[in-house]
Amino acid sequence: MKKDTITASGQSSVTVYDFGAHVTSWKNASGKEILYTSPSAKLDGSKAIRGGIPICFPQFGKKGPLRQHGFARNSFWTPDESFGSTEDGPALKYTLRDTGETRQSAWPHSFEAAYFVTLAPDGNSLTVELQVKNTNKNGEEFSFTTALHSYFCCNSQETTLSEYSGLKYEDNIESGVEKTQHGIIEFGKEVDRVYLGTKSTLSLPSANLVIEKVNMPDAVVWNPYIEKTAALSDMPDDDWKKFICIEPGRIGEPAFVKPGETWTCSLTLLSTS
Ligand code: TA6
Repeated sequence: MKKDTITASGQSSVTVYDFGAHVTSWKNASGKEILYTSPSAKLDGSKAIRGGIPICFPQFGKKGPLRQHGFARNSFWTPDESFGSTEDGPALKYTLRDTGETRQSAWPHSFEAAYFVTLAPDGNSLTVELQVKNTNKNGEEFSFTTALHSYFCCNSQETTLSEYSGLKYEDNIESGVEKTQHGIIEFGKEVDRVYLGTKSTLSLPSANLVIEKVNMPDAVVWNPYIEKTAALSDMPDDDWKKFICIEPGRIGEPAFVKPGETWTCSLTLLSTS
C-alpha cells in the first residue's frame, strides 16, 4: 500500500493511499485536521480504510448485488506519476479499470475511473473529482450508485444539523422506511439516513466546513453512536464522539452512462477556520 502527500500554504497537506484512492487526511493552512481517520484503520489492504473519504462505487451501501459500498474502496488504484500541480493547485490523479474479478462480478462492465485530488494553493480548500467512463465494447449502457463517504472531525455530541428540514430521507435504521425531516438532526443516538434531493451546498458548522457538491443530488448523514461503534473492529469505542459522516452521492436515482460517455461528480470542501 503506497501513500502520497501533497502540501500547499502554511501547514496544509493532503494524504492519499493508492488502496481505494483513499484520502485519509486533509490539514488546512493552520494545520487543523478536517478528516477523521480511525487510529485502528486497517492499512494492509484487508479491508477498506476506516475514515477519510472512502469512494463508494459502483454501489452505495447494500443497494445492489455487490459487497457493501462496491469494490472501488477495496481496490488498488494506479497513481498517475506524471500528474502534478494544476492551475488549481497541487494535485494527484488515480485510475481504476475493470479487472478479471470485476468482470466476473454482478457488475461485469468495462469502465475507466479517474479520481483527482486537488489542494488549493491556500490550503483551505480540497476538491476531489470522480470520472467514470463506459468502455463497454458490447454497446451496453451501465448504471451505478456512488457516494464520497466523508468522515469529518467534529464533536458529534455537540453538533446539530438544520439544513435538511423538509427533505425526504431513507432511514437505514428502520431500513427502507422513508420519512420527512422536520426540525434539526441531533446526534445523541445512531443516525443513518440517505437524504434525497439536497442542496448543492451543505455545511457542517461545528467543523467550520462548507461542502459544495456537483452532480451528487443526495447526501447521507451517519453517526454510528455507541452500539454500532462497539461492533466496529477498526474504530475505538469512543470515537463516535469525534466525527460525523456527510456523504454526498448519487443514490436515490442511479447514474446511467452510455458506451463512450464519461460521468463526472465533484466535491469541494472549504475550511473556514
Ligand atoms: O454511512 C452509511 C453506511 O451505509 C452505514 O449504514 C454504515 O454501514 C456505514 O455506511 C459504514 O459502512 P462500512 O461498510 O464502511 O462499515
